[in-house]
Amino acid sequence: MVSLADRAVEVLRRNDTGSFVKPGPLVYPFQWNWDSALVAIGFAWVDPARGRAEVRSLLRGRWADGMVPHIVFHPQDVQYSPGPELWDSARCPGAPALPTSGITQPPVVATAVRTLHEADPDLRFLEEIVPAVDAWHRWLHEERSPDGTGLVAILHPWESADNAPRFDAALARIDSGDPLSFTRTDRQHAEDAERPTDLDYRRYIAIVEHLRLHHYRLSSIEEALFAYIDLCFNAVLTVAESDLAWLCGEIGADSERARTAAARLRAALRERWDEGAAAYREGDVRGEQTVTGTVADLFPLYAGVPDERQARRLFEESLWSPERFGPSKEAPWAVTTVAKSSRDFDACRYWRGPVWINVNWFLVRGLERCGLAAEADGLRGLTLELVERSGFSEYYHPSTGAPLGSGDFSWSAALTLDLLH
Ligand code: 9WN
Repeated sequence: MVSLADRAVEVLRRNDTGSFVKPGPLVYPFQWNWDSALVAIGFAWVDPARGRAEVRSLLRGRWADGMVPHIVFHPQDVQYSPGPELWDSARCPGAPALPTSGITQPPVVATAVRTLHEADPDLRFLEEIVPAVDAWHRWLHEERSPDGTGLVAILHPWESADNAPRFDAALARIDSGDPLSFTRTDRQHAEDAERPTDLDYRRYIAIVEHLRLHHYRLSSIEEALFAYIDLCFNAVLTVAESDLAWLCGEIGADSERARTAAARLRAALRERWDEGAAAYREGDVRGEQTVTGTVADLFPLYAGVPDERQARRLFEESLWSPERFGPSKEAPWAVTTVAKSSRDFDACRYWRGPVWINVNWFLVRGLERCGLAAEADGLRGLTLELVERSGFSEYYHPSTGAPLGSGDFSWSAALTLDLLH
């Protein structure tokens, strides 16, 4: 019997193109940003040199102003739409030689580089990578800070958990434009009921087309069709700034900017606590802050934001509550990406209910950070049981544990290696 760890490594090897690891063999054939960082975290425990190569390969797509894009389209003969022609990055000042998208994704790279360095110290690698990561984080603060709190805005749902119902109201205000001018390749490899609708896609494309007119650099966030303070993105950035400060310390570089940014982000996230809901509030930059009923409400946990009392309440009343995100008799697989009590909960569709391995991994790290070690062990155990039973899928049905979306999904395999470690 091949061990779970060996099966996880096999998935990463199968998806490895030589220059980067595909997130999923058919649905996602190019290099995505946070996928690559999470893959590098898995490689830390089995092949750190390959993990370092993954980070280097992603950074080949960075723009002159520091942005690390959400997709890098390495030259390949594959079918994927919408592909590089939608983004047309070659026409934008400061774009790299490789075609890329013009937006970014949650910045996990600093955390991946720290994990790699802890597993297999390599100061030369840090000296090479730290300036690029620092430039990306600076870009986020300079380009995406709408309100002076230190929190940053995303300008497209593709910059986070794209199809999450928390974005529905902001998306509904956007003119859906013309019918799609391309055939969606995702639908050729995944069930319609598990993917975003065409109407969602039309709005995603409308936002890209608007951003493209401005070469993806707006003169102010006010101009954006979509601008949202996403707690998942901001919690990831908070941890990344702390990890970057740690990396700077390793190479004797100045860590002051990153440390200050992390402290500001933590303070701003702390303000978002909602005592009634035992969770955090977020929202459109122009709208109200609310508890959304999606798993983003829990993400400040990942950044160690809640105090002891809040962390316990968040765990008992939200994360592990059978009515909300936790295991129940009817749906024993947790954590759901939308609360079961929410009217938006959909057990099959993408970010609208199913269980994701990366979400569980972030929450395990958060529980550990907040001193809830036994609870972290419980969630780790349940997550490993799910992959043992259903394989390394993109997401899973919370009642049956059935695999959904792309099979052989790289970050599910990579994070299994980290959870096992
Ligand atoms: C669009 C690759 C990516 C993930 C995202 C996930 C999904 C793409 C899609 O797949 O997004 O960028 O086609 O829906 O939402 O988190 O990085 O795995």
